[in-house]
Amino acid sequence: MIGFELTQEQKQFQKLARDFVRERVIPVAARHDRDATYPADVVEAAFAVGLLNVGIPGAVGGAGLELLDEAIIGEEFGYGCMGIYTVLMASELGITPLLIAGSREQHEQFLAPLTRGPRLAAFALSEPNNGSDAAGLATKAEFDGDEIVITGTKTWISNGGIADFNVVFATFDPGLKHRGTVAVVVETDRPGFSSNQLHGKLGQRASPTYELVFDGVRVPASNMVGQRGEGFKIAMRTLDRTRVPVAAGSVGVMRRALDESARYARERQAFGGPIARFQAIQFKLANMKIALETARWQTYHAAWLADTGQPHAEAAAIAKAYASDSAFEATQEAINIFGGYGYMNEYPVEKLMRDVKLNQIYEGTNEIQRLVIARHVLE
Ligand code: COS
Repeated sequence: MIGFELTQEQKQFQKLARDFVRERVIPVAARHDRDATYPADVVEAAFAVGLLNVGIPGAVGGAGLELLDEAIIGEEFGYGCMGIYTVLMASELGITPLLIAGSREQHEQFLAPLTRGPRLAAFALSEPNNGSDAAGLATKAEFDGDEIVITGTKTWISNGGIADFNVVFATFDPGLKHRGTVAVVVETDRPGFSSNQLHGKLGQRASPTYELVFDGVRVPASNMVGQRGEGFKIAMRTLDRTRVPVAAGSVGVMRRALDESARYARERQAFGGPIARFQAIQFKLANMKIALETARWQTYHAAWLADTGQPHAEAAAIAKAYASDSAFEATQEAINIFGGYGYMNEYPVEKLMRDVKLNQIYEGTNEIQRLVIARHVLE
């Protein structure tokens, strides 16, 4: 027998997140998108109700939620605004390397403070000349006595400039490729660290994205997460988890596209009645619903595999690629249902499309997801 019922606790988190999104996210989403402003008030409110950094273990004062719980919450954030989703969930991405490979002392030092205020973590892997080839890092980590010196540039880092710390992936020997990499916690108040916010994004404009410059930043060697040489694998294992919430956010976008489209189709009159009468419209709604349900179950399945300690890399890649591709498709169909109005930012659907485009790209492009899936198929 397989259970498909959420637990009482999961239903409570779903309701908490849904109410939060209705009251705090949806009313401000269009403004933050238009002005490309950081939603500090939303982050504070999310912290106040217990929806920020939910993956931090109970042992250091966190809620210790599992990946399925995060997926349930992520769907609600995605429903409200993918940009605000990214502000909140990129912090879960930033803490995940520490959950995977951090010591108890590191949890106390770096994670515990995040439970005491509306503070963020960030994950710094991508570089100006290195996106998909995550083993080919140029950022250097030099071991100098009991310190590590970080030198290089990271880019496309969500929250990178405003987080308490970035988990930075760097190489101590490029000749060793992935075996020469390390993961290092670099606090943003260290001398030699600077950041520049990147402007001109198509969507997710509430989420601040940074270029980070590390100019000989010194950190204690105790800031290294896991062992020397393990950086790449820690990054991969992190993304195997966090692609699940990205899928969930995409499901949320699809649900929003469907709700908005169904409402509009019932209201909009053409040829003497509501356009919902026409099969051309009904089929679009049905296709959105098919993709939404399919993507959600695949997302839950990937989360369940991770939460029960089973291999989940392939399931997470399937969920991420399918959910984000279908969400992008669904938002285009939503615009088609709205017609000319769908093209205008007075209505919510064009923002859905601009925002969810990024879900096909970040945390591993959907081409990379297909590569991961194909490798499993061929194994
Ligand atoms: N979990 C654990 N270990 C993994 C792993 C995973 N998911 N994937 C690979 N590894 C291990 C391999 O087993 C191999 O280990 P050994 O050397 O001990 O045999 C090692 O890591 C190297 O693996 P591989 O040869 O597959 O690495 P590639 O350089 O071919 O890279 C891809 C694999 C392309 C899949 C990887 O670079 C990737 O995911 N890139 C996308 C990065 C990304 O998502 N960026 C977004 C940044 S966040 S916005």
